[in-house]
Amino acid sequence: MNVLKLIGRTTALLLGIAMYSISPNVFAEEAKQTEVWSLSQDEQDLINVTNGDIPGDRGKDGVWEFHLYTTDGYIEMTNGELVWVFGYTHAKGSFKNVGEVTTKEQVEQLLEPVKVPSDPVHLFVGEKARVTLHNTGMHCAAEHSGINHVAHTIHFHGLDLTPAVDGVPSLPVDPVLEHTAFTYELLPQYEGSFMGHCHVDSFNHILAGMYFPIIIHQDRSKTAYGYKYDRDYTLFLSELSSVANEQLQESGVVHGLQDWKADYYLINGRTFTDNLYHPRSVINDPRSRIVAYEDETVLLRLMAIGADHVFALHPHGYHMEVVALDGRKLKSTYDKDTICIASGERIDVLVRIPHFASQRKCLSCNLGAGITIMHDHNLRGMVSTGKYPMGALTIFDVRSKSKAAQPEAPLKGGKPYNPLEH
Ligand SMILES: [Cu+2]
Repeated sequence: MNVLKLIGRTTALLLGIAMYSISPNVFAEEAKQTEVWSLSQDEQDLINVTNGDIPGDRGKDGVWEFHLYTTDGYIEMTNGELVWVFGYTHAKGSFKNVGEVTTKEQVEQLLEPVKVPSDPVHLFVGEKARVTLHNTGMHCAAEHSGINHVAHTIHFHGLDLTPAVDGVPSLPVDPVLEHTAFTYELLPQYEGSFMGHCHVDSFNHILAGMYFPIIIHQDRSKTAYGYKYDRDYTLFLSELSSVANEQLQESGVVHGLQDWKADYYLINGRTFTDNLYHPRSVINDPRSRIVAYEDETVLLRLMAIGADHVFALHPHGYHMEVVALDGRKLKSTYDKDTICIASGERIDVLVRIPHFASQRKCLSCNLGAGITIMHDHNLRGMVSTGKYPMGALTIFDVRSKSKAAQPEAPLKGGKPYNPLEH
């Protein structure tokens, strides 16, 4: 069940109910049909763990199938700049096979626009998967650019794979040439947080946008490494140089690679900006703004990729319990309020949202439910295109289940609210 299908069916259900209430005699049959629709158990279980991300499809033999297409395009930043990128994408609304895609018209008609990072791939321990990479070529680069006909691969970073399906070109499998395809076959052995990225001309291809999260689940429950969670967010931190990308687009070469310098620091391909309503900002992305309720446990899958920046992620008001590093459960966990994460690393943390009124006794920090920020404490990562605060910053948007801790609660009986009394 993909999201579009789900939205379509939900809309059909709502429309059905609405029409039934308006003219029960005319639309009774149709309304009855839509009312009995429900997700299969398998579909419900999948949504439970993919958190709204598009799952793969099952082949006839039951194997998970993903078809990833490489292409290029533009992403819009919060300052309005359109940055040319290339990366992986997939069919509209699914990871289905739409055949070989070779023209710009086919790309626009059949595929989702390219994103940075591209959409997560969800896998399951012990369940075989086939990931097919289709190289569609470039469609928005200069005609004479050397980038136009390059090969790509997928390296499954952190998975324990044989070299044949590990995506390092010619070790021993050749990279995927323009207008050809290759299928990687995997049998995930460990649950955890991983990433995929291209391994051809890695510096240029990765930094141009060729990366995505890979999340391997133990089962269909909301647990990770044996820990239960209520909500999960994947925050992919990365660097982008619009200058280098433009040079690649024009000529296929970045001039003075040793001087490569990011001008954007991203969370899930977006920057924060002080215009809180900007549609392209981090906090306007439901995948990146961390919404939770009191008493809940939030799993954050932190990932990073880039040239040289080490992100130092710091949430205000909360400590994070580190439960796994690089896709392996720690034998004992530890608490941090600032997590340094460098290119290639994955760090999984739990944030336990307290019940503010009963569990926080410190008056100065007992702000209750509400908004706190989480930002890169290596402050370079808070500056994009010379502007601050424009970079790797998101928010915890914590909501109260109890009236006592709601923002309007500070006044009680005309007296200042005192959490010690609760
Ligand atoms: Cu590549």
